[in-house]
Amino acid sequence: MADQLLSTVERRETIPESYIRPESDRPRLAEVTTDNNIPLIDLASLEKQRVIAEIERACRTYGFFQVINHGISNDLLEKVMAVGLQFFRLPAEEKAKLYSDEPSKKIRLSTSFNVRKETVHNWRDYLRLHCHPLEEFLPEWPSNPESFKEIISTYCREVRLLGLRLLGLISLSLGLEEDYIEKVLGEQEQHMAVNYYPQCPEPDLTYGLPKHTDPNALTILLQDPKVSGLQVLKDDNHWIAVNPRPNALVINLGDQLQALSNGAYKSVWHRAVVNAAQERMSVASFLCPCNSSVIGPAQSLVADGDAPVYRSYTYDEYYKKFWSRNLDQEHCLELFRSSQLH
Ligand SMILES: O=C(O)CCC(=O)C(=O)O
Repeated sequence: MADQLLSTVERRETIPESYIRPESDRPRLAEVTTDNNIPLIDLASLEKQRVIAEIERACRTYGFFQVINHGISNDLLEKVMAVGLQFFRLPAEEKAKLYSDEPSKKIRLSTSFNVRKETVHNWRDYLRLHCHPLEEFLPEWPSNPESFKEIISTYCREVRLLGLRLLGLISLSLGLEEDYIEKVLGEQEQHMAVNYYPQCPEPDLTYGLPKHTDPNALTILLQDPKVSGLQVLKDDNHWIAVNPRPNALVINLGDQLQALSNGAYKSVWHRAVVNAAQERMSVASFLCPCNSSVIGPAQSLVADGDAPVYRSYTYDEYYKKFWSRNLDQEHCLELFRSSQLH
């Protein structure tokens, strides 16, 4: 029900019981550190080989990186953030028109993650939009604020081009043909989550989004330039904060690139935390394989005589499995290991 939206209620002094995580599953914010070595890749560099080498290192060690000079203007990034915020500030009656907690709905305003299934809620509202092909979905998108469709559709087009370019560079960084990944993924869908995390009176007790990996191929995240909240799990089981950098976009690999690279590249655990002082926004764009595409490790990345780490499957099969589970369960890809019985 739309009255569950956090963005429509008055500020509170405490969070409701249903948002409180058990003691063993809290963000422990004091233990989070900032890593100043998070890879920052300048896509305008004229040295393509260097960019590819930097992408390779980032994908192997971090599973994510930030890009600058990515071709999307700062002016557009600012407009996307501004119109997103205007949307969440619309009157409750206006937002109620778009509210749904049905995960399969292609255009919906919702809250938390999957309110029908989850036992503890997350301190987040989000607008979920399917974005490709644009002509098919645009008529259903919000027409209030008035400039929403124009700004967000321009951003979607540009982000898609960036995503496809990155997939080409990632292919090359794995020693594959530049169009290898794009060919495997087929006519990719594109989804967007405009995330709104209201100011939270007890940020130590809850999450904006709990730890998860992305089930898709590639995610491009536009972060609030002033408020941090994204955190990534490093190999040593330590959370690091990915603080926003002006005009940068965060790129993280989804489960499908981990599978395709035979486990060489990582789809990292990440989460969003909230804070007591300020609201925060982020806009995640997901490039998703076409449902019928068959995904599995690239032949040339499986050493002679070895079995591939993952079996082949269709994205449809993967996506259904992903949504049938809780967000922060074991890595969904573990269920697709070659050795797993199914
Ligand atoms: O808000 C963030 O920084 C992370 C968002 C995210 O992980 C998601 O939308 O899947």
